[in-house]
Amino acid sequence: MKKEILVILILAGLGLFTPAMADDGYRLWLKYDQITDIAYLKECNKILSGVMITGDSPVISAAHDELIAGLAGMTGSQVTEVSSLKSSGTLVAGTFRSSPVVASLLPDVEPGTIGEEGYIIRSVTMGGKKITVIASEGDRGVLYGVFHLLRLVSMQSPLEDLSITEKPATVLRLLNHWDNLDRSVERGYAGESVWNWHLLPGYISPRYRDYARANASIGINGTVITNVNANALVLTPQYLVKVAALADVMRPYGIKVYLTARFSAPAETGGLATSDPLDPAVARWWKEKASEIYALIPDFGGFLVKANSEGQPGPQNYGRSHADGANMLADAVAPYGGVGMWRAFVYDNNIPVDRAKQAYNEFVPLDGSFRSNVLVQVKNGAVDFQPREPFHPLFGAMPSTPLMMEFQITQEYLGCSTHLVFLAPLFEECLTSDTHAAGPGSDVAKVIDGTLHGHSLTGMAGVANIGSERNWTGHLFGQANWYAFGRLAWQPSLSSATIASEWIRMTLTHDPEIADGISTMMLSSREAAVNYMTPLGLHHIMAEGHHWGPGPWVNRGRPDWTSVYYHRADTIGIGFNRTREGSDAVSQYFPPLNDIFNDPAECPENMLLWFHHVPWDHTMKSGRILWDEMCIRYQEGVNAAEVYGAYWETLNGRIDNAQYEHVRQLLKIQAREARWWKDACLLYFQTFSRRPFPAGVDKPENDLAYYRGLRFYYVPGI
Ligand code: GCV
Repeated sequence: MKKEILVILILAGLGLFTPAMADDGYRLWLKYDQITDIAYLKECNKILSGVMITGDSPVISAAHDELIAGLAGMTGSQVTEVSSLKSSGTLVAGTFRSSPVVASLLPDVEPGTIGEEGYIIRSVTMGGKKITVIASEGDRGVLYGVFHLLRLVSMQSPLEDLSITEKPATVLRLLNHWDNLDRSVERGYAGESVWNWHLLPGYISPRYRDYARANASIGINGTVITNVNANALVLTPQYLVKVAALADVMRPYGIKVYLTARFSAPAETGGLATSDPLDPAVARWWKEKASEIYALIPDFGGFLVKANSEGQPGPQNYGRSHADGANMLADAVAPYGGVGMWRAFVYDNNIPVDRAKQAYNEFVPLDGSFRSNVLVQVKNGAVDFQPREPFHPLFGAMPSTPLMMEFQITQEYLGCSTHLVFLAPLFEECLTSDTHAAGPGSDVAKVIDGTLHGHSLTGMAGVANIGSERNWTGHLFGQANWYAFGRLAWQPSLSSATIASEWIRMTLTHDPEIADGISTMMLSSREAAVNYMTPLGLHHIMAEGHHWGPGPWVNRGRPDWTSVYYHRADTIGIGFNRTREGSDAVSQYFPPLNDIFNDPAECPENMLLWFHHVPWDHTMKSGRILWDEMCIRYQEGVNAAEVYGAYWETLNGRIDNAQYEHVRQLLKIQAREARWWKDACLLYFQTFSRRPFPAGVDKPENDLAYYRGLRFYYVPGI
């Protein structure tokens, strides 16, 4: 009997071979559980029987340790490390520079083609020996290549004839943490902040390293560790040593640390009379601050700024422009190679015309006036991370400025971390939208990766959904959204289906039938949420403040924070008129989109009420009138959420028990909340439409007064 089969039988006899049946989610997609498919295990042992990884930098050490731990876990046996290519089945990893062996195995690769972060994984034969090589021009590329190989093994993908070349499409692939120094997390639903500021720098939680590993495994290379609603304290010496301690943990995983800069810091903590960006003393203060930071953190990434938005201070407080502010900060970090990321999430502090138009109005005139190390960071849509928004009209409209994508991974408007909503389809929808900025084929992804307008500084940011909860993200499927963001930041052309399949196989199961079922659920889940929350282009109709649950009746406070401002329901119809006769937001899009969005007959129905105020009896493509269509969509959302719960119950005993039970309970809550959304919204909108619910739509469980009267306290995330 072959040795590996014997080992498996012994392990099985000891009860060690069955998958762990109480997975608490901590290991994320990097589980490295032992391979249960005997044929695959054999293939693995044959192809990866010895490992030779060269180089001695901290990054290479991290790659080495990950490779050894990963392979040992998955093969169930110790990994043999070799120092020469004596036999077949060796895995060689290193840079062309540090490893003559690597260079000799890939003589066809031109220097400078792969880059510091890119890598090649190839099966080669040399002197009759079969070798697998992972090669890069930089240590980080080797690390990413190692993670790729481990992903292949985790997914039980063939290892025989590998020929993989990967290069990231964007330069900056960052998480944005909206984490406060008191450990609360704005729009965070997974416990406290992962950063334990109180214990830093003395105590380095093992979580920090695992956080870095997880991010590196999906190509994330930077983290903005503080909230954009910034606290100037983080720039004081007392906190900077804590930041430096975190940067030390991240560095071996190729991750740079960035901070949010509170624009008023010079006056608030620096003792200056002003924070005017054109005041030489202010510029000097930031330069000195940058020098202090770089002395502690030589690879500090730079600053992210939210200015003159939602009460945050900014250059406009001093009559200066966003460019004045951004350039002053960019100049401070430029000598060290740092960047300034300036958010375009701004809207008038006073009386808005149409909030969706304001970022464009403010930023387009500034195109061309930013320093070369500034990126303008733009949310995917013009309002605010809604379940569905058309892509932000700024994409394509600032050809002389690198625009960085900002997606929200945390589910502020998508059921917090209670709902299973796989966000890759939302990200993909935005990235594949054609802006037409330079004619057809000018996809948002091409703006982001710099190819449309020839920018080399590029980036994508995701607002993190990570917290202190044992499983990091609250909902197990929240991990898939973190995973999806990283994969798409690396390669925006990846499909949601590919990403889902990778994540499922690494996290949940290798059973193809179950994997298919879970994938179907994931891939349809975003549309289901759109249907039970905001179908047909409705948006921003959630409850006030905490944004959890429905609140289409919200009408207090500043108009553009209310629901009635956005849905504009009346007895005639519903929707925001953004046509040329309305707010004219359609004109911020390039032709032919401006005409398409302007015309109710051509406007995609899933965005109809975003752009149009539509009569209740308008005939939709289905032949139904708008009111009936809206009711049916809400019902379809509820039905889908219920089907997810029923499907999940069929997995009892077929996947890990703890994962099963955790998701089962959350899906029940989701189905209940989907119904709550439907009932509350339809009852409320019915007061305007004055029409009955069509056949097939369930009778609401309560009356409107009940839903309007609901009060919630201490909803997380504020
Ligand atoms: C960090 C929305 C959220 C805020 C968030 C803001 C932003 O308004 O509700 O919590 O603030 O977006 O992106 O700056």
